[in-house]
Amino acid sequence: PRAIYLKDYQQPDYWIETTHLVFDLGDESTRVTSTLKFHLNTSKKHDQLPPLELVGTDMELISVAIDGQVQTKEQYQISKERLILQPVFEQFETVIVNDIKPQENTSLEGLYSSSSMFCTQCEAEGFRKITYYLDRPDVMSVFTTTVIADKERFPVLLSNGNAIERKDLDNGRHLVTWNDPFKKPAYLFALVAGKLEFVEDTFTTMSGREVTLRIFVEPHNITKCDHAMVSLKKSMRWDEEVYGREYDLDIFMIVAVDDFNMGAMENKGLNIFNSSCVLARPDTATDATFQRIEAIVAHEYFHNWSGNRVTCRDWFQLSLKEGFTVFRDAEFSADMNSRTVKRVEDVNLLRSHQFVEDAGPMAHPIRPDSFIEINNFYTLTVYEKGAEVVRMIHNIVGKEGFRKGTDLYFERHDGQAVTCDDFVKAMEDANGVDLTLFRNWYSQAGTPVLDVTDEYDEDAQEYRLTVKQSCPATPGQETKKLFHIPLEMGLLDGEGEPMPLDKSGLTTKVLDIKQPEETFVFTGVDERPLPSLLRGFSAPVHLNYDYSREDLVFLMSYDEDGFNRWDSCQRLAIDIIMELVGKVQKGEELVLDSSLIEAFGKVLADDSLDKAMVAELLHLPSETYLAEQMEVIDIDAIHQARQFVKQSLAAALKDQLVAVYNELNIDKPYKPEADDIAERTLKNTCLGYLVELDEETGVQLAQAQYAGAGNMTDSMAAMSCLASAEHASSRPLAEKALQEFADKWAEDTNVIDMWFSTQAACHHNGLEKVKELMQHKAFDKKNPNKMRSLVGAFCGRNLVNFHDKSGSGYEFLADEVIRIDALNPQLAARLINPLTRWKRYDEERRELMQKVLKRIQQHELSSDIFEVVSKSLA
Ligand code: B3K
Ligand code: ZN
Repeated sequence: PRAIYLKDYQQPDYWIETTHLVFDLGDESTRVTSTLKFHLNTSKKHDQLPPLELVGTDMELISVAIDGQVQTKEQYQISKERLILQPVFEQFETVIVNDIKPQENTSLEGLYSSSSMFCTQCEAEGFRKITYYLDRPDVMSVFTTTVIADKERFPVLLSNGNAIERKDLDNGRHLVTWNDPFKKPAYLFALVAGKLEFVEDTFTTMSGREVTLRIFVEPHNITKCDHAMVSLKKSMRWDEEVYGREYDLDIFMIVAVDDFNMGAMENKGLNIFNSSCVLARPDTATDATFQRIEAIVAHEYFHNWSGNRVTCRDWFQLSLKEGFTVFRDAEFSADMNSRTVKRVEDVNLLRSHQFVEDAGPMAHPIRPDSFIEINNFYTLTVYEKGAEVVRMIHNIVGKEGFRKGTDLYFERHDGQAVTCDDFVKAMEDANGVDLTLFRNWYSQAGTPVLDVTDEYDEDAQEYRLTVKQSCPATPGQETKKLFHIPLEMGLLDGEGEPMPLDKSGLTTKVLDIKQPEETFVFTGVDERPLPSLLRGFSAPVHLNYDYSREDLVFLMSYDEDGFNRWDSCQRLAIDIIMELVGKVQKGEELVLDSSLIEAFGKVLADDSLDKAMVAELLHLPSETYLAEQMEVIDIDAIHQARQFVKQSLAAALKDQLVAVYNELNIDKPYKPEADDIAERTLKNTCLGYLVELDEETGVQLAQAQYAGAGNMTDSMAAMSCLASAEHASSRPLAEKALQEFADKWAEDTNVIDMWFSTQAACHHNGLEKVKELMQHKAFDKKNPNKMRSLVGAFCGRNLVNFHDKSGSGYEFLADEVIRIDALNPQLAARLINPLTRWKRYDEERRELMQKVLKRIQQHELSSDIFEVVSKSLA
């Protein structure tokens, strides 16, 4: 495998005007006939007509013709990945016939089968597994697709655009032809065939056009589509209101499939979803799932403009569509639910996972300069950090300026394949701002650090804030250029009141950090203030300021910025837990600082707070995030210290926790709405503390909740509380609940996945349990959702057991990665992730992890795993 570089980008030699595909779906193989109209790219200089190099893999070529002339073997060259033809005119038509075997395709890329249906996944480079093509996003073409299959087994035949013909054929077969009038790159192509049912609704667009909306599922799932449909309609309205973007086809379809590598895919007019991201009913899906569905349906829908109408020139520009679309879906979710809570969730994800990625061997800029396997770059960096970069632009130019910028971007580039720089340029041009320095966010990897110090001069009534920026080296980038960092801040007086920051009386403002070191002077400041820094997490950076615990408790109570109230609470908890980690390591006695107990007690008692926010405040930083605070990660000490804090808090606040629990434990019909979700989340957070006690109170509450739960959120929470409970009385009850649950939901694959992951992530369960569950009849060793819910959950969330010092977790993961890599490289490359962090652990574990990485390297590997392993060991 070889790396390809952004700097080598060149336009293709030919363009494809129209693509006509005929799929004849058979029992063993599928015949694809493609008719393509090409013309020479005249913006490039050519001495003579260049060869036409089409890409294609895993297929059998049957015939190829140019302008009606069948080509003999002497007239073309064929290799494992290419078909090279020599055109004789500037414009010509090819007809290529090839056979593929979707039933044997385990990579879930290209055309494959899932349960009894056929479906496709073409992004990024899956189309080349369907037919020979110019499989690159800057080649955009108008597609017409004919699908032929047995009518009894495949009554539903779908592709992009509008259906233009339906016909019955001989032998019980039928045909449907679809035409998509919008030109698109091949990665947005989709095809689905199966025995599916659908729910239907309509949406009237802002210009008054009626669009048909359909969600297709296997018949047993037909009662689980309502929430996705509601979410879709909300998204369509929101994109009109907030971005002025109207839907453009007559029909919009979503299909749910069980075997899928990612969450969902934005194919033009025919989104294909992992069933776990679309199906929900109150008795089968948790609040978290309902919210995930709303966000993902929106995300894929929003791609119709940010991704499809305006697409990426090349895959280095992936963040152009993903960063922007994640920003769009985050704002949508913030508008539909609680804005601060959404921000907290996103920042949590960013800090506990993206920051780790940005500090590890796979660190890359949001616009990478090179890659070996593009599938490895669908990362938290490209998506979530990419969204943070778009958010910073939003904050720099303001809400209205941002809308002016997106209007210009969509108008200027509709129907084009463009670059991240085109996006930034549109923002600059629409607003008359200079984002030159800001562009470094696109080209540099690593999380910048802001070191902030301050001094107060009482005589001069002056407060000075000094900000230093730096950024650690990342692979291939030893030294870094400066960043333009928007730092939102405010000042609090001794009473907790916001202080005016200038003559205008403003109490919050954005400091534009553009120098290695800068001092900001505030005048007329009549007492020493306490700074509130990086409000709303205004930039994806580490911010250091020497807060005392009293300062943090103060900010938690008084900061006018909701995000920073939460963040102060996190900082306080981290400070306290990390001190205890030190004590665990030295074998000293553990005592919990009373400031955390008081702070949490106050939060629990504060009726003015949004309940979802209370739950977030009570949530201790994850083991993963705590691990990031240590030079050499000591996962056992972290686990012990964090458990100690949870248990001590539960003991000290028991009465309050029980009271809040009881107050919220009311029987009412399930609604997936923000207020109700907030109540359930807080209730279950309290329960989570109470089962930490070494006594029966929590266990009994959990047991009663499990028995009486009227929805999956409460049932799942109770079951997982029973499973992780401390007191011995919980064991038989947990066993019983888990057994009952499995019996009840044996047939529901998405529900069973949650049952698997709850057990795999539970700290009472070691590797043996995971191995035992892998033998369960509901487990499928090829299905990505199943693998993620057992292997992924164990290695990514059950850290003490995965990092068992015997190395058994590492050996197990290596075996699974090797096995899966031969079937589905994309999945293998996701699962291997925990091993890439080996440098952060103690000597013994480093060696064990390195050893298994080297063992993996001995095998014949996909480019996906090859890239991850070789970069990790470098
Ligand atoms: N664009 C798809 C991701 C496809 C991943 C291919 N390896 C989902 C999304 O971001 O909307
Ligand atoms: Zn996306």
